[in-house]
Amino acid sequence: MNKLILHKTTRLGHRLLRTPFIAAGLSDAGCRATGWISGGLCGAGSPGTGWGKAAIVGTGLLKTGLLGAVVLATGLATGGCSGAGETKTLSRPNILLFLVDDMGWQDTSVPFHTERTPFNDLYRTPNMELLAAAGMKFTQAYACSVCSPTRTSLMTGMNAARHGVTNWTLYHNQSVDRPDDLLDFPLWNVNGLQPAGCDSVERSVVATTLPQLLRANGYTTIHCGKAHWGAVGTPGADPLNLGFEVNIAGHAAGGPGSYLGEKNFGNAERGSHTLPWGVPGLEKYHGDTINLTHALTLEAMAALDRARENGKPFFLYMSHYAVHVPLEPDHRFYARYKAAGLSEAEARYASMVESMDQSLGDLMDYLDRHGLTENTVILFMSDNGGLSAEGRGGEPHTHNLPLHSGKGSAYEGGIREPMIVSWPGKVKPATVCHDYLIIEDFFPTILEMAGIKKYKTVQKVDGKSFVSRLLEKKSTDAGSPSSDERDLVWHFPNKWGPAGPGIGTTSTIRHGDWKLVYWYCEGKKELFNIREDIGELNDVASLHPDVVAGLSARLGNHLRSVGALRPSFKSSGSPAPWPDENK
Ligand SMILES: [Ca+2]
Repeated sequence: MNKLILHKTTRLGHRLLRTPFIAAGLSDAGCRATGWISGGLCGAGSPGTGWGKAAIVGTGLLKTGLLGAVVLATGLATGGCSGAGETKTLSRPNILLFLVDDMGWQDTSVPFHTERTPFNDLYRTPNMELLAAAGMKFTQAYACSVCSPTRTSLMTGMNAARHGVTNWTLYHNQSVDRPDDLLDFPLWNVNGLQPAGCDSVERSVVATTLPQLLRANGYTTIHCGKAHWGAVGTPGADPLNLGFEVNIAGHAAGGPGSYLGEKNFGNAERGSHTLPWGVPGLEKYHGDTINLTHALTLEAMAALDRARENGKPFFLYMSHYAVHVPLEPDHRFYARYKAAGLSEAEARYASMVESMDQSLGDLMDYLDRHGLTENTVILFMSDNGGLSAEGRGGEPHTHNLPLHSGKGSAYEGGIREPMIVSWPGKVKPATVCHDYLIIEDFFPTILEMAGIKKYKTVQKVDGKSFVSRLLEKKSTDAGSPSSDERDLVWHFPNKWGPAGPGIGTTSTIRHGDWKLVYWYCEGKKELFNIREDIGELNDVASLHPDVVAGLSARLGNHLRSVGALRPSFKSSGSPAPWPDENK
């Protein structure tokens, strides 16, 4: 591993900047990356502009005054490895990507539907309210229907049909697809995401990752929480091999054994790590009465304390294990929901939602305390729809209404997410965007926010930057027909597990207001007009055969063009037809 750090002195206004950059060499594949390029500033602006909490909670009024100047730093960063980009003028906000696990579109007091729903009155997320008041709310933000596909798209900018990590990952060379009587499932990338240059792991996707590019361009990159990229024992299981400088509690698994410090977060003994579900790296909290979400937040802030000392902007990937199962109470909030008469499972779940929101608020307070608010972008997102097929209180498949179904489903309940972006001085406060976007769009968007314009990736990036939407300065109209000509594609040639509406072996395309769901086993095609029928209760395929044919062709062409895999029939061994082969 070779590393040569040079320094370039430049002038910004009356200030001299000493900007180091790497001349040659970064990490070897599969090694913990140590190559490093530095430059820029972080944390500009006067401290404590604040989120106007007292004024906003429960009122929706905005008094934050978050109009901060984005710091401009001049630097030069060139890299000798694949994926290292080159930038000459960097605009460098800090970036906080706050990703929640399994949080549904309605699991919040912020309304994402056109009208307020009972869920918005049930859940308490005052800090999300503050964030929405300070930034832009997206009502049609999509992810994949389960964890690993979304997280791989987020880190690579690739659509799931292209990266092939189409179901969730855990063990090396082992698929989690449930057995099926009629279908055999393809050899999808069960070993998950691996770093660029790592060609030794079969059945994996190799990519230049988002944190790798940010790090190569001068960001301190911090991973906190759930990783869930590479299978156990592969390089990609460790976030440090994917471009993160710091890893707090991330490994191969996609869930925690327990949220409770009293239970050592799922580890058998204090100070131990119990595979696969024991959360690693938080040994100092073992045995304590503390919730995992809170412990992660404390550790994230400690990492930010260290990051602030190095004078570089930070990328904090705050990736909560919450609100994924097991449903366990956060006792700071649980009693309120129990007293309100919720079932045990739902009281626990609601306490986990509020716990997550408290973490968001704690981090927002941290930014305020340290004068970082004005120069920090916050992106809030979930990785798939809210769990509704099993494990919850009440009727299954109803927890995301008016969206149909939940996690694991091709219907909106499985893929539509609560999303908010605040970017002081750039995004107009309290705006709403009803245009659709998808998880792989975060990759080019975040790089653009970081001022990284020229970069190379070993993979083809499918995502499209939504920065221009963020800069629109006004809300879009919720009721008018979509003019978006872009295709969004979901590809799930797998079998998740629980049964339910929209849960199965499917590929799906959205174009404008139309959405087509293709079922590989049955050959069935469903067509919905999402604007008129957000609940996907009226399959209008028979009324619009021309639309069905057109979307089937677009979907089939796309899947073939990216080398997507498909299931085959047990009876014949033949592959199931592509959507446009099945008339
Ligand atoms: Ca998830």
